[in-house]
Amino acid sequence: GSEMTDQKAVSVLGLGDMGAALAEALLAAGHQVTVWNRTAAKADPLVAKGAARAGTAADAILASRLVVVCLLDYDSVSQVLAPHTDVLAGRTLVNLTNGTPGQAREMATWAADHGADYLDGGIMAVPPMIATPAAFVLYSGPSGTFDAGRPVLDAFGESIYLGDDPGSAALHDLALLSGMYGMIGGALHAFALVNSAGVSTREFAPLLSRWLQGMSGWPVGAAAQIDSGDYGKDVVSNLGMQEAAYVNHFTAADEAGISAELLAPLHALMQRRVADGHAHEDLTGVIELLKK
Ligand code: FVH
Repeated sequence: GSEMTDQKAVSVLGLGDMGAALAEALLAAGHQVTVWNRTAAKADPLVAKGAARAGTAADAILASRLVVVCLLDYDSVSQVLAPHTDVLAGRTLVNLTNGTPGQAREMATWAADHGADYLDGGIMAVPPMIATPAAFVLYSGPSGTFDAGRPVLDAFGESIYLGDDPGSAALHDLALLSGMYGMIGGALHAFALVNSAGVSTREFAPLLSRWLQGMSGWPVGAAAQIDSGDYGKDVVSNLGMQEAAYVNHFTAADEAGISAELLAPLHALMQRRVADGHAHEDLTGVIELLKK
């Protein structure tokens, strides 16, 4: 395909649930969007909305200076890009695929070796949230590359720049997802517990949401203790009390005939902190046991 040097030209490699949402947001923002996906049929709805179909990944890379990549994992990114190193020079790759800080730094070096600018990103949204005020996307890499891409990338949601270390977006992405998975793990245990008593998930869910929203400020309060290293500062729920109450989850799970395995790892760490003499401090001190 002929190259669109227009600033409005953007290519998207990967049209899974997320890549398709990204391409759709770019189309809605008025960009000239070229799309490619391994399974070509996934491009059909986007082509119907005005996207150009690229027959190969190389054609998609050639079509626009800005190339957004959103595939399953870094292995798939390597499989897609490696055969096309000859067309990467002068392109900006924006890799929004989930990965580790190490993978992001390695990919940045690889891109530079082939003459491409590279931004790494972490999407903090599920596909229906893309292009809504709730979505934000983390970016890291050279500030000039981010500044140049930002007018286009803002179509996905708020763009948050985390500095020139290409690994920084992945670091923050994984950290935020850790918090989310902690919440999901706890919520699944909660649903299993109430279901065991005949309470429907639908009936219970609003109460759980309300409680989690009430606790959503917890990280900010915990940060003061963690950054000071003083886990005894402003304690309102001491660890000894929390450990004694936490045991009730296991007894109740036994009574209900459900597994408490999602809750067990934190308990083991709480017990170790209590045994080490920190019962009067806060639960935040458990972080000391995570530092290898
Ligand atoms: N969906 C979500 O909720 C999350 C939100 C936050 C960001 N993640 C990350 O986004 C990446 C893509 O996720 P996705 O939701 O689009 O995932 P799928 O719908 O499963 O689509 C996967 C795409 O990857 C293609 N693909 C996989 N392996 C290969 C390969 N070896 N070569 C070429 N393409 C490959 C797949 O192609 P196809 O199966 O349709 O042919 C899809 O385009 C991901 O990193 C999330 O962690 C999403």
